[in-house]
Amino acid sequence: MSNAPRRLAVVPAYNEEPTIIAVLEQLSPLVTDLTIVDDGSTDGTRAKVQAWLPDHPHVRLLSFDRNRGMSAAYYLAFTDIARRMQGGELSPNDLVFTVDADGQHDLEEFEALERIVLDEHLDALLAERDLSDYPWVKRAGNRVMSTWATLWAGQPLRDVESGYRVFRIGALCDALQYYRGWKYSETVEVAVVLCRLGYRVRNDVPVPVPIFRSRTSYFDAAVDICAIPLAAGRLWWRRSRRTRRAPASAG
Ligand SMILES: Nc1nc2c(ncn2[C@@H]2O[C@H](COP(=O)(O)OP(=O)(O)OP(=O)(O)O)[C@@H](O)[C@H]2O)c(=O)[nH]1
Ligand SMILES: [Mg+2]
Repeated sequence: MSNAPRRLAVVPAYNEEPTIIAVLEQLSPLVTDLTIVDDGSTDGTRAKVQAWLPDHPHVRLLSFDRNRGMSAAYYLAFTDIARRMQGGELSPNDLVFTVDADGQHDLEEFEALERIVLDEHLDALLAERDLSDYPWVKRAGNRVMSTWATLWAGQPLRDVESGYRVFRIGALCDALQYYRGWKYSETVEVAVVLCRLGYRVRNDVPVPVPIFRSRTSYFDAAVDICAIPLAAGRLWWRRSRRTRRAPASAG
């Protein structure tokens, strides 16, 4: 029997009717377990996925009736994965990929990303998107955010907002104790938390971005800027509280 880690994927989707099925068609043969989170879409996203599901038994659809933001969608899928790991169905060594539903993540890169994770025994690989076709404001914002995150993470992060990622399930579930995310902040929070927990993280593997589209706002960026030190502070606080309690309970 092979000891190769299983490949899971999570796809958050909000109003992605034009692209969702093409993404799922390409992604589903690459993984053994695929979770789509429909985040209260108001277009035909959910209906399209529901119509596509019957021929794909390894795919599940989770959904919110009202839009709750990308971080809530990830939190729902990741807590389900954590529950399955704790129940022994999944191994901490298994891999979970995150892929956007809008076609911005080039799935031709999928196996190369996995190879790097396995060869280098990484706990997380956050692909560095080639943003050269993006407007300069977006690129500059991404640079500022990544520099800010680097300061708090204690190691270089080059595209901390990237949603094209591979995690070891064990590391991801450990990090999940220290953040939850709001709006888009899940991506920046998990990156900083994993680095501060001492996991092996790379964020410098370049991937092309086949299409440009942007729905994030200045407000979303401001949320992420605040979320980074809050995540680092929360981690520090919880861990120091645990260390303070440990000698008392041991005695
Ligand atoms: N915009 C948006 N996307 C969501 C939401 N919930 C889930 N998503 C999904 O999260 C993924 C990332 O969202 P995008 O808006 O493409 O964000 P991004 O690619 O990180 O950032 P941009 O380059 O600014 O678009 C997509 O698959 C969305 O469908 C939500 O409330 N709003
Ligand atoms: Mg996108």
